[in-house]
Amino acid sequence: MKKLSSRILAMLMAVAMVISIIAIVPQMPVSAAGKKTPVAVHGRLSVKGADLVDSKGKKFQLRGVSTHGINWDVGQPYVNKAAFKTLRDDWGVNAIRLAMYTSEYNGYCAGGNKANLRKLIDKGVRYATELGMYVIIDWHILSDGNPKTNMSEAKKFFNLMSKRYKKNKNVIYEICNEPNGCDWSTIKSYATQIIKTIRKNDKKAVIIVGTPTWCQLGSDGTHNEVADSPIKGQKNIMYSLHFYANEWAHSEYLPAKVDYARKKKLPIIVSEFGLSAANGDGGINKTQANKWFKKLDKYNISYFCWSLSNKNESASLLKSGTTKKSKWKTSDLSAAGQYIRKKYRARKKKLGSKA
Ligand code: IDC
Repeated sequence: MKKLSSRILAMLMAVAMVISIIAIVPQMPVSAAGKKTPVAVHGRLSVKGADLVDSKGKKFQLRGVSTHGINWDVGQPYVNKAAFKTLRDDWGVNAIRLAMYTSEYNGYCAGGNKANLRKLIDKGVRYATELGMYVIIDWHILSDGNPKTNMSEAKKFFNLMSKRYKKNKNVIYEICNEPNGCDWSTIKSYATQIIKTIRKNDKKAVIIVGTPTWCQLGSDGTHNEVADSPIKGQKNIMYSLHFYANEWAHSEYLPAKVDYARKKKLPIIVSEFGLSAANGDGGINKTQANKWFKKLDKYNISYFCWSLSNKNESASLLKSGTTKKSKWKTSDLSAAGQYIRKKYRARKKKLGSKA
């Protein structure tokens, strides 16, 4: 009898052990290939001097893809886990940017269904988290050029988001995509208030601040007011630079601004770039893109390509005839998509375990 009960006890203990292992395993951030995910390897990111660094203090670079607007029919379908997984495993992408327009196309502050849009962000963040990828929540201002236009909505939104995601190591906040038609002091005043809102809930997350003239680190041409007058007294802040490889003025003026910013130790991030002209269409320019990648890699600057979409425009990474929402073959990708996949894969391979 005694023997029997100790056998039962041993069996029960074995069952309990198996159950607890089963409970732990799905949370282990290991990709299908058995490799650890980007977030499992690099943990929480922070800003040290001009660099983004990982939890061990080592320089770290995000290679990301931006959605098209999640409020657009050409953007929303790609907020799915299989798509993110394809980008992670096949393209070597370690981060996703969720672009939510505030104004265009039923944007968040222009008649869009707020609850549904937030649900979409929640889904996107959940998929990225389950896949161990970093994720930017992007308040995508554009035609509403001055970020103060929707300031109170922005405060409410970032208060909600930062409460919800304060425990996530992988969430980054981009508080105004591309300010335009307003000066740096206006943007700075907006940013200071939104940073305060976020920091009440989350002391550590990296926050990206948009810069004047559609993110050119200053007003047109050679102006550098952001590097000359950054936001003081705040940690883990980065400033965005956006370029389009086939836009003459971008190739002409922006590289020198990057050099200047680095000299001034300004942490910059390319939270959006495209291979096309700034209107998202026309020819793509691989020669300029190659130059840009060299520079960005040299400086450890992170970058996110616009956009994961099959919209019929040359910035789209998918061919317009592609209906697949994930697991794309090379033939499903546009010229831009094929180029980016190749570049990202090569970069990941080169970095090896540091990727
Ligand atoms: C473009 C989209 C295009 C859409 C337009 C809306 O590619 O399909 O019709 O926005 O106004 C940016 C912006 C980004 C733009 C992109 C290309 O951040 O929203 O997307 N671009 O024009 N800045 C420079 C270029």
